[in-house]
Amino acid sequence: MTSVRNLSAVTKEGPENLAEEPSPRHTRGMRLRRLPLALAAGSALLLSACAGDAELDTLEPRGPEAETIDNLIDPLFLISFVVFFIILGLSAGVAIKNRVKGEYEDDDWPTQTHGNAKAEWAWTAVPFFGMAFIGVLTVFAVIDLNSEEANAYAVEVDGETMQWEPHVVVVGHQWWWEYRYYFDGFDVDAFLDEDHANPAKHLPPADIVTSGQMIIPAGQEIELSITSRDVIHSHWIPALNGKRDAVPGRIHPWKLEADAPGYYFGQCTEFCGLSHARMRMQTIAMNDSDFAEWVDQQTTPATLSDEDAAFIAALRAGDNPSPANSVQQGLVNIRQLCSACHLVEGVNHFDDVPEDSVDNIYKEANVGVSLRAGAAPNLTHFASRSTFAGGIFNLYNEDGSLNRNKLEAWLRNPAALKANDADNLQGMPNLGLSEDQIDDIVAALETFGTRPSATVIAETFAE
Ligand code: HEC
Ligand SMILES: [Cu+2]
Repeated sequence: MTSVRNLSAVTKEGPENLAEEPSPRHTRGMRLRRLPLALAAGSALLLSACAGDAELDTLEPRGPEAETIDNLIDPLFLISFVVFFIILGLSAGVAIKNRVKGEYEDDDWPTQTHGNAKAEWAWTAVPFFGMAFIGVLTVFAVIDLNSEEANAYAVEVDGETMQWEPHVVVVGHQWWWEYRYYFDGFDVDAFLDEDHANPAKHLPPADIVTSGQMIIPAGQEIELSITSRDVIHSHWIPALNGKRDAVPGRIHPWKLEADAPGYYFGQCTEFCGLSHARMRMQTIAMNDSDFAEWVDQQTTPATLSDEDAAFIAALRAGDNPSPANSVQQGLVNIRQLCSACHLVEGVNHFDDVPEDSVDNIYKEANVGVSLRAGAAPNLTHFASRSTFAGGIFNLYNEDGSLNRNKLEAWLRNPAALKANDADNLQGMPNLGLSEDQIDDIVAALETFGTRPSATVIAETFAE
């Protein structure tokens, strides 16, 4: 109020004064006239952030859970817009109607409506019912999102058919996502009852372990058990469902389902340190036969030629065979240099090395000790993924050939491609590999798993 009175005081001063410097009211009028322009510029700036085919579009649901959220958001936005424009309209209307033209007189006050019971009831009741309506819709949506549907799905593992209740354990790490599949079920409650300071570090061996890419059968509700091995992350595939936090020491239930085969991008959405923005993931929904084929490939240990397989068998038996080719030299390098963090089933898996073996880098207790999370991506089927290092680099070029440059650069110095703090156990360290070592390691990595299809490579292209 004081400002209004001051304003009148100013305008009541002589005209010569007005001529010298513009009165506050004059400035105000100018500002008002510029308002539409400012609004237009502001909206243009905001809207320029919208893309027609944005990967992380929250308003393009592609599955029932995302649909549930969309069905909540739409009426909510509608109500908010209506309220917004009613308030904006009323405020503008009142301002314009009560505008004082010319000189301000003391009795220029608009009619006061204080004590109008009808009006006060109305502006209490309308928001109350509006909020109640939104509240009810929200409660139903939350109940819907947290209910689980029992859906047995047949998968074949080693020639044996198993009834899988589609479920994936999701583990956040600095800065990548791990997906673990247990086809004979994973009893979360029983697991949590066991006394583990950080349960995620004691997850039982899984049938399939992937990183960066979660493969699911389309049209099936997939239950997720989300946890973290280091700090808090948050898992989010916008087209399939909302966010759910990944908290160390806890296992949060969540679910998602894709209506149709497709590629759905996601991003860690809880700030988790240096490379948080480069902690991405993709969900690939496949039709039943593609999914069955994928399961078959992933449950078969790394595919090596007969000679290379014989060579690795000799290595694991403790013999000291001399490498006959680049792949074999690469296998030796990987066993020696990477086993402290990465597991490669059939190549360095600790199961086949006695605990008291001098070969102690393969001991379970020693894997990942130089990492805060205690684990790095499982490389057994590395070549079957189309992206690496938190879903940010393409493992294959658009023509389907290996993205050798990127992979070599990664091995040469990971931190140069993706910021990390390896000195503090976060991220992959620079191992000071020679170019020869890198060549051999890449030759071996290339044999780890079946290449993804050209479509997968094209659709998940990350850069
Ligand atoms: C001290 C632990 C450590 C060692 C030793 C290590 N790595 Fe890593 N590696 C990591 C971590 C952690 C990541 C995940 C980094 C990220 O995504 O930011 C990683 C990621 C990778 C990836 C990408 C995998 C994916 O699916 O995203 C490859 C490939 C890889 N490492 C290869 C190697 C090779 C080959 C060696 C041995 C020469 C090696 N690493 C040694 C910790 C290690
Ligand atoms: Cu994260």
